This record gives sequence, C-alpha cells and structure tokens, in this order.
Amino acid sequence: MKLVSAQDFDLRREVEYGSPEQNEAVKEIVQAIKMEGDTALLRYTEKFDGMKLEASGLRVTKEELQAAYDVVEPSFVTAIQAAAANIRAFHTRQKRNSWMDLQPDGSLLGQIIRPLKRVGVYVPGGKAAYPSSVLMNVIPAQVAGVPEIVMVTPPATGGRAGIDPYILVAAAEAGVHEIYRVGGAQAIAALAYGTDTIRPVDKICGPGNIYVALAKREVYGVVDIDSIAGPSEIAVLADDSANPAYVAADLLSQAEHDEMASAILVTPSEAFAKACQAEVERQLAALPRKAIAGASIERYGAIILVDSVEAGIDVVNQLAPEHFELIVENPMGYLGRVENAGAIFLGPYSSEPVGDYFAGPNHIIPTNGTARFSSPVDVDDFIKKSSVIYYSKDALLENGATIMELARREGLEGHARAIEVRLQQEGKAGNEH
Ligand code: HSO
Ligand code: ZN
Repeated sequence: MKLVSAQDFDLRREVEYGSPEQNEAVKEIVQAIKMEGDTALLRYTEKFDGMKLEASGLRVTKEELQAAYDVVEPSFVTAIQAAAANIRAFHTRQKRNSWMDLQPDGSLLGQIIRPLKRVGVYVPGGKAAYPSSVLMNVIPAQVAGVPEIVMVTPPATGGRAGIDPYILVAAAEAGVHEIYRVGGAQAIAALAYGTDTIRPVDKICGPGNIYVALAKREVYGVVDIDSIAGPSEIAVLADDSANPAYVAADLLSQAEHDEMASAILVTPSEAFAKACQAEVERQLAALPRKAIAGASIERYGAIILVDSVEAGIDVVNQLAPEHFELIVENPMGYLGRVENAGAIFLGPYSSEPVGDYFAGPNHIIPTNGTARFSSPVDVDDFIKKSSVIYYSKDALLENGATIMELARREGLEGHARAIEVRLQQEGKAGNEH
C-alpha cells in the first residue's frame, strides 16, 4: 500500500460506465422487451443465461422456495432472521407521518405520505449474489408499506443452473414471494414495461452488472430507479491508539469486494502507517480473495499521512467515502466535524462488516464522492408525497388579489381570471388595490 501526502493524492476518482457498444446492446434489448414482452424475455434468457424456459416457468414456485430451506444450514436461517430484525428496527425509526396544518383563516395545508405500490428488486447472479443485499433492499420497502415487492434474479448462478438457495431463503425471510428467474437488461426492461407474466413496477432497485446498470438508466423516467452503485469504498482515519491488525483487516474487507474497490487509510502517525502497511501485506497473503483484494490495494489503496486528526477529517470530507471508520482516541469528539460520509463507524469495535450485515443501517450507501449530496437507501426511497391544499373562502378573499398580481406579471391572464371569477361571485371584485 503506497504512502502519500494529501496533496499528492487524487481525492476524486472517476469511474466510467459502459462502452458505446454496451449502451447500444442494452437499448436494443429494452426495445425488444417493450415490443415483444415474454417472447423476447424468453429469447434473451436462453441466449444470455443458457436456459430454455416457457413463460409458465419464469416464476419461482412455492415448492422451490421450500426446497431452498432444505439445502441451507439452519444456522444461516437464524442468522438472516437476526439481521432482518435489526434492519427492520432501524428502518422503522425512519418512518414519516402524513401531516395537515390548520391555518388561522380555516385553511388546511398538508402532505400525504404514501408507499409506492409495486417495487422490483434486482438480485445479481454469480459471486456478487449477496443474501444481505436482499434484506437491505426489501426491508426498507416493506417498512415504507409497499404492498407488492417482486424480485428478479438470473436463472443460473456462477455457471450452475438454478437460483442460489441462500438468496431464495433471504427473500422468503424478508417476505418476498413473487420471484422470477430472469436477469440482465431484459429483466430490468420487463419490470419497467411489464410482460404478460411480469406486471410492471413503479421502481427498480438493487445492484447488477454493467448491463443492468445501463438498462436501469435506460428505463429511468418510465419507472424510478435507485442510484447506480459504484465499487465499494472504505476510508479509515486512525491514530496511534488504534490496532493496526484491526485497521488492516477492515481495509481488506472492502478491498476484497472488487478490483476497483478503494481502501484508504488516513493517519497522522507515520509509525502507525508503517505498522498498518505491514499488516495489510501479511493479512493479504492469507486471504482467499487475495487476487481481487490485492489488485484493489495495488491500484486504489493508499495511506495518506496528515498533520493531525483534524486535518485527516478534512481529507475524509473531500473523499466523501461510502464507509468511514474513525478509530482515534475519543472518536465521538470528532463526529460533528464529519460532513461527507455515507456511513460513519466509530471506535475499534465498529468494524465495517458489522454494518454490512447486522447492526441495522442500510449497506447500500452512496459511492464515488456522492455522499456529498446523497444518502444510504432508506424508507424515504419507497414513499411518495402528495401536497394537500384546502383553501377557505376567507383565505381566498384575503389573498386573491396577490395571486392575481403574480399571475398577471407572468402574462397568464387565465390564471388570474380563475381567481377573479370567485372573488366576483363572492361579492368582491378583487379591486382593493
Ligand atoms: N460493503 C458492501 C455491501 C456488502 N458487503 C454486501 C458484504 N455483502 C457495500 O459496499
Ligand atoms: Zn462489504
């Protein structure tokens, strides 16, 4: 892991998305699904996933869900249940209420909160099929009150036919029972436009490969989408009080996600930097995913030396990392200074995987510096609001002339007259001014 100063480090990295050819391919798939529905969906499923299915075979059956329980260890079911309970409790704190304010003139103004009606969750196949991510997408939607949550996932996992049973159990435990074995851009298009078998949704969320990401972008506007997740990131700000073995392990925990993941240590202590550097090398050598983690550390890993913990926080605020661990003496004392970080982990025992799996906060967190202006997935992502205006006669008589003034300034006489007709009817000509 290279040692650098903050000045020499590019704090804002660009991650490129999709070649022109990939964009073209996705547009074609989306168009075909829109025009041909199930026919195209089955064709692409055979082409890309090597599975020849009938439309009637797209939906995962109750028996298959049950069979998944026979394959997974009972301890896994218990673990998923415990995690789900924590995630549910945390997200329940985020619920908002509709509200209505009575004004002195008898008017009512308010906001009605409603859940989205139908949400589609994409779960990738292959190695990145994480049961934990199923919970992180589904539970906030459920807590928001979304009545219909459907899941799509490719029919083959890591070269084997069939959906990963751990994914199926996580879905069932989270309460999803409508699951289709389709993946890729074709699955996104099916969720957006609907087919005979899959009814369209209002929002699509969940991570996927580049084709899934591009397809989500393509259908955005027809449906809502979540933000497109970039490679995982962790920044750790640690001083001499930290244990280098813990910090190195946490850096590697994110590096092992992806060759493009970034793991950065920020420290005011050169001695700690060296100790941590040695620990990363030592632990990396023994990590099963050392090829991935090693590539990530090599390319995007860095140790940034700073003058003080405060200066370190400034660097972190510029990085705006997805995950930020603050492992210094009295971490609470610095919390107020942290402005840009998707999730903040305080002290030596709040290792990042605690958040990935279990504590309760969502693990779908803004990457790529977007924590400057966006937030982890939460209940708000699955609701919408309607404004409510009830104007009393008194209120209209009182404010009608002002409204007409604004309308006429915009040259919109029709707007002004909609008010004026009422003022006239109510015995006032709107000519106070
Ligand atoms: N740390 C990942 C989420 C995850 N980790 C899933 C393990 N499983 C998000 O950057
Ligand atoms: Zn992780």
